[in-house]
Order: sequence, then structure tokens, then C-alpha cells
Amino acid sequence: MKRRRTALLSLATLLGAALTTLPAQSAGADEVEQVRNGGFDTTADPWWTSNVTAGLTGGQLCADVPGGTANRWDSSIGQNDITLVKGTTYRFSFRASGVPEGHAVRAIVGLAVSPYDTWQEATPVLDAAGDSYSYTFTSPVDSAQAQVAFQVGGSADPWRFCLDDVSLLGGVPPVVYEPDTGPRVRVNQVAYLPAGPKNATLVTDAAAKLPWQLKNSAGDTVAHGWSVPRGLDASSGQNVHTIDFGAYRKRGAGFTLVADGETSRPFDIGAAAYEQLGLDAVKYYYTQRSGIAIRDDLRPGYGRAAGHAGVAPNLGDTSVPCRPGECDYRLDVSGGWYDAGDHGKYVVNGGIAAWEVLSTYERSLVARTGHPSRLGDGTLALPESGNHVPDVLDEARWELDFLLKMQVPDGQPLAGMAHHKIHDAQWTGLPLLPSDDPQQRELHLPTTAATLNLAATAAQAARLYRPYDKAFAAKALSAARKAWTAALAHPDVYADAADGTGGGAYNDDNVTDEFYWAAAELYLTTGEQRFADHVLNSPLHTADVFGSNGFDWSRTAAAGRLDLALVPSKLPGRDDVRRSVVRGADKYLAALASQPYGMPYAPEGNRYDWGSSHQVLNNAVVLATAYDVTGASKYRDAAVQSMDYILGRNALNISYVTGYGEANAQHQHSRWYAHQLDPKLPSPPAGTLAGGANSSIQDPYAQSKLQGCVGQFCYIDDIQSWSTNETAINWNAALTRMASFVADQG
Ligand code: 9MR
Repeated sequence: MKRRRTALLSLATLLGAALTTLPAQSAGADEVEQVRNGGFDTTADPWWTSNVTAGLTGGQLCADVPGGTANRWDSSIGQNDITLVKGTTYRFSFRASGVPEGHAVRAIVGLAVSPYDTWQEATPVLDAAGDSYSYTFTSPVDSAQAQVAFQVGGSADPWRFCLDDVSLLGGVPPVVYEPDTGPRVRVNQVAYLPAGPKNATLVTDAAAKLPWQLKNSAGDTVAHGWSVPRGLDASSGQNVHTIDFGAYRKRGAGFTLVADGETSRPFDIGAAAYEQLGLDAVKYYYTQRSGIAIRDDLRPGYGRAAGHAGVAPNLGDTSVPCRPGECDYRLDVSGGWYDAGDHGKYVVNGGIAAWEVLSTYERSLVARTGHPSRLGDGTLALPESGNHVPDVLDEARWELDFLLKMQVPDGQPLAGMAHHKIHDAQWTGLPLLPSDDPQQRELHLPTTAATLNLAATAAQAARLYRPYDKAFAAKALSAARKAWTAALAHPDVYADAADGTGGGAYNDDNVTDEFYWAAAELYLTTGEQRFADHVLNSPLHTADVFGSNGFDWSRTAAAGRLDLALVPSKLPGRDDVRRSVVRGADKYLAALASQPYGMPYAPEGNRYDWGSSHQVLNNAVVLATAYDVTGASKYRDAAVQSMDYILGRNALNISYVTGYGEANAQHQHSRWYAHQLDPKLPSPPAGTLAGGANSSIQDPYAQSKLQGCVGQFCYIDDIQSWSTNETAINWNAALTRMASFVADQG
């Protein structure tokens, strides 16, 4: 499927649904069959086949599918000339079987001609006995060139596919998507710290307080009390109570909380899960690496060939041209981390992600509760483990080396600036292993924002790697200085907002914050007056940089401010800097107190932003930093409590971290953790954060399920939903930093 950035579609796209959904009304009278001869009783007409050997067998169409093809669409069966009417709801159903078992068919309703848009797709895994499948969707378009197709390619071995009873019934009633939110008692499904806060949220219509019981794994009540009614919660549209069981401090596993006749999902009281999460969140980056084979012995189930290492069918990344007409050199920009579920590599997002991973380590060096050994050599099972360098630095180095390669070489126009990004010329489909990507890779024009990301992270790297690799530290610092000078000379070169084909735009027309952040990092590393002057003269130095949406790749001033507060320096007025972080934390503390789900996130107009789960975490980072600065337990408790929302205490009763919590996100949008589309591929590794609720639901799949969603409900754990359910290196960096902080409080 092509991935697109679309504006919100009209209401006509509303209400597609899959097997888990419920009819909203009874069937109408005008249901019209769109498929001809879906029964295959006497003939296969007018079905077409491509690269299969097909014939009628016992009233069904069976096809021998050859092995050795790469893509699903390399072998297929279909019917064209189908007309779809925009706003009409269709039920697409069929019966299918496969031998040997375990092969999948990609069943689509889409455009029969380029660009082959798909409006409904599903990829069920088939068994030998056969099963019936049914999906309902509403057409977002009028088309007389639609097709129904069954794509069966992509298997190494031959197999046999049989199909029957194909139907596309128009005019059926729309269906309403109902997420399965489990028990109404919402808890952190992973763990509460023994000495930490313990809160839960109860969804109930009751107006008056209700009794609750905390039960241990044997079912004995170990604590009890009363809920606090909180009324209507804006973030979810639910009536809720809160439950505080923080007085209970004994360790254990398998606790549940009971209230209003409901039993919560189980959870632990202990710190062990956070020590593991602190590792898994960083281990995530190894399997995001480009340019190196991923070793299966280090990540069982995740081994794969090197992606974009200059080996066909890849067209990159060892010698990548600019887009046509934009430069006349090529760069080796191999390595780095893939940004997200796509194969793109973006300096702005790579920069902030590397910063937050490095800052996790730097915090552990300077904070009173820091334990640098937690991420030390040998902790992350990397190829570099055992080299006497902390593993977290080895991992970040993989990205830093790439960022340095993105700098325009001496002698070229804009020398010293950084190319904004490198990615495929066109969006690729899912699933697609990095090593199978056949697209042309291209460098996009340098920008000031990318240049300052490079300056900031390379400067930070210079001070952190100095004890381990003096040559690299010196190289990084000189690249940072060069980038800074180039950014001053070209202070307003912005990425094109329309440059979103084949990769994200990551455009940002305000780089005052990137200048501030880069100056702060350069100052902290060098102590030089000119960088101090830039920091002190920046309008952002005294501004409130802690907004409700938190910091991210486009709002980077907080990165500078947090480091100026934490990393020792002689900056005049440093106490004011530290106080400003505490004032920011006070705002997040107030937000958390106002939220019955207890997260430090209350976006304006209740509009959850793209990647909201990492914004919750980044707001928690400000709380954590206020604790590091002041030692006041209210900030530590609030930071720790913020994890509850991420790990299940939320309206959907889901943990946004793969592998953590009884119900956790597992289908994040990714071209290679695409288990949902191809059973031979893995799910995302444990410790992968999903983007989370996003009120703008930019992708068609979310639009088909979530129209009209309220705040927290704007999320769906499906691989097609790239606007609510992607994985990304900057988001996992926020998880890295917070998981490490919480582990340190255990
Ligand atoms: O996280 C990014 C979000 O803040 C932007 O609004 C959005 C549109 O530009 O892009 C998001 O980042 C995506 C990037 O563009 C491409 N790789 C996947 C990223 C996560 O979805």
C-alpha cells in the first residue's frame, strides 16, 4: 500500500470495519452484488490470473502459486471493471484455503490502474480446511476502474491457493468500530514502584464513591479503600473515579484491583520491570540500524540482511545522489537508524533522538540517582559489547556517524550545512525488508534545522565520547563548529513542507529554538564566551519553553534548557535556568493533577498530537529533571506516575509498549516488523513505543475506524494506521530516558 499524508477525508470515508465490529443498523433493502461469478461453478470468467496456474476444482478456483517471488502482487487473481460509489458501504467477503498452511493472501479492493490505491485490504493467514472472511468498508471515492484482487506472491516455496464465494455487496449498513477496552478498572499493567505512587482509574456511571480492594496473586485482599469520583473526563469523554492505593508498599507479582464488580488486568509491585524496560527501550535501536546485518544471535527472531549497504536491489546508501538538479556530488550516507516504520533517515529527527539517548546517559552521570553502569559495556547485547565503551554510547555512535556523513563536504555549495534527509524517491509498500527496497535513494537539500541538529548532537557527543575515543570527540566537535558557522551564514534555509513523497517532510520554519539548543550544547562542551553569549541573548533563554504539547523534533529549545540545568557549567544565571525547569514542571504537575488518568499531558482543545505517547513522556522528563535539580519528591512521584498512562492506565486500557502489559501494542506501522501482514516477519521487539492517540487521524485506516474520536480514543493498534501507531526513533528516545529514570528510582 502506498503511504500518504492526506488531509482528513470527508465523512464519506467513515466507518469501515473488520471482523471485530458490530452492525450499527439492520441490513437495508438495496444491497447490490458487484462481483460477477464469485461462485466459480462452471467457469472462471471474467476473473484474470497473473503468474499462477489456475483452474476450477470442485466448484472453486484453485491456483498453484510458484515459489521464489518477492512481492505479494507478483502472483495474483482478480476481477476488474468494478464500479464503486463514494460514501457507499460495501461488504467484501470470500472463502479461501491454502496448502501448505500458513501462507497469507492479500485480499484487496482498490484501483485497477496506477497508482493502485487500495480502499480495503486484509491479509489473512490461510489453513487447509478453509475459512470465510468478511470485511466492511465505505468507499472514499467514485471509481469505474476498481478491482477485487487476491495477491498470493512473495513466498519462497510454491503453494496452492483456493478461492470461492467471492462477493462485494454494495449498500450494506455501515458498522461502528468498538475498541475492546477490557475491564473498567484501569491500571499500570506492568508495575508500580514499592515506594512510589499507585493510582488507578475506574470507568463507571456511579456518582458516589465506591469501595475497592487490592488483591494479591492468591486472591486475598491486602488493602482496601474508597474511590474518588472525578466526573466527566475530557480526555476520554468517560465518567470516571480515581483510586489511590499508594499506602500499600509490599513487593509482589500478579496483583489485581477490584472495584464496581470489575477486576483490573494484573500488575506487579517492584522495580525489576523498569530495569528491563530501561534496557529494551535502548535495545530497540540495534534492530533499527541501517547498513549492517542484524545478528540473530543478539536479537533472536530479528536477524536480517544489511539494509541499504550498496547491495542490489538496494540503490544506496553508499553513494547517494541529490534529487535531480539539486547538487552534482554523491555522498556515502550509509549507516544510521531508520527513522520509523519507513526506510528514511532524517537529520532533524535523528538529531533529537540521538540527543535524548545520549542525554539518558549524561543524566546518569550527573544526577544524584543516576547509575551509568546500567547502560554500560555489555548491557545491551550489541556487536560492540565488550569494547570497554558503554553500550549506550556504542548505539548512539551508529547514528552520530551517519549524521556526520550528512554534512555537505568542503568545496561544495553550502559546505558545512547538513542535508535535511535521505529517503526513497517514492513511498514503498508494506511489508518490505530494508535489504529488499528497490527504490532510488536521494539526498534532499540542506536546511538550517538539520545543520543545527548536527551542531547540537555532535557538540554533545564531543564531551561524552572524550573519555573513550579522543579522535572521534575531536572530529565531532570540529563538525559541530563547522555546522554552527554554516548555520549562522544561512540562518533561514527551510525544508519544503510539500516535500513529503517517499519520506516525511519534517519541515520547520522556526529555527530560533534549534539555534538556542545548538549554542547550549556547544557552550556546555567548550565553555566559550561566544556560545554563552548566544544562549544568553536568545529570546528563548528566558521564555517558557515548556508548552502543553511537550518538546519534540520541531520544538527543541527544551533540550537546550534541560541540559543547561543539569550539566555543570559556569553559565551566568544558571540558578535561574534551573528554576525555569522547575516552573515548567509545576505546570505539568498541575496538568497531571487535573487528569483523572494521571498523565502530565493536557493538550489545548484536547487535541492529541501526532506521537502523543512520547509527548506524555517528554513532559515527564521535565518533571524528572525538576526532581534531579531540586530533590523534591513531588516531582519524582509525578514523573514515575506518568508511566502509568503509557503502560495501561488509559481510556483504551492498552500498554503502548510492545511486550509490556497484558494488552499491549503489537502492530505498529513498520515495513519489517510487519508480522500482521506476513506471519514470517516478527512483531516489533519488546520495548517499542507506539505513537499513540492522534486527534488528526491522518491515515485512511484510522479515518475509517475512528471518525469523531475523543482524545485518548484516537488510536488503533493496526499496522495500517501510520498516524496513530507508528514506531519512531525519537519516540523510543523519550521512553529510553523515562524508563531509565524510573529504574533509577527503584
Ligand atoms: O513525528 C512526525 C510528526 O510530528 C509530523 O507531524 C509528521 C508529518 O510530517 O511526521 C511524523 O514523522 C514521520 C516522518 O515524517 C516519516 N517517518 C515516520 C515518522 C513518524 O510517523
